[in-house]
Amino acid sequence: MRVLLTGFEPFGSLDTNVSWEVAKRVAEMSLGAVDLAIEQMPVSFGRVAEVLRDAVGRHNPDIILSLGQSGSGDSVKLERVALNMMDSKMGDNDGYTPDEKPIDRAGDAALFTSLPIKSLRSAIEAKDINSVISNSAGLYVCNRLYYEALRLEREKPGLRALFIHLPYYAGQRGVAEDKRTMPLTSLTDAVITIIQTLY
Ligand code: PCA
Repeated sequence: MRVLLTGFEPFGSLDTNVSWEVAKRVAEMSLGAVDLAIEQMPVSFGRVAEVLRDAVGRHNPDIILSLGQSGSGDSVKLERVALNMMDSKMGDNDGYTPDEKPIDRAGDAALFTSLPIKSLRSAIEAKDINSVISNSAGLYVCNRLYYEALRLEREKPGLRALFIHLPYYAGQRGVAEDKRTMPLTSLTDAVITIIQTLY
């Protein structure tokens, strides 16, 4: 099984992104017969789709597992759906601030993953790692990436995609003290568990 694991570059006021820290750690683990590639994605509405497509072209994965950082909550969020909309006041790393812009005027309003997210969640919970199923990945760049990954799922038979939002990790530089966090080891373990459950 070939897995393309993606994480994002830092954005906003932080100089690290939990998603990339976790991707790097998963890549250091031995995952048996799983052929794993990791790629960093830009926090750019305009560039992220092309960067993902290029990575899929090079690695030809069976699974795209995409990770992103979510500042709210203290659980691993398995995202069910990507919406055909972009909206951000803060702007992306290119300074683009879309105001309720469709990703694709002719595209589906929403795309759903075909992966079994309920059983994946149970597998994570069995390891005592907090996890929820989320019905919105937001309208920022993570959702833009997920929409593209799910379009690829429809274009390429055999390819399936899942997006996972991770909370800040304990000790992450620059994160306010009142923010909830999880240990980096638990977040890494959650992603490994998902890969092993899919295999
Ligand atoms: N989180 C952002 C984009 C990059 C990331 O790690 C999001 O939730 O859209």
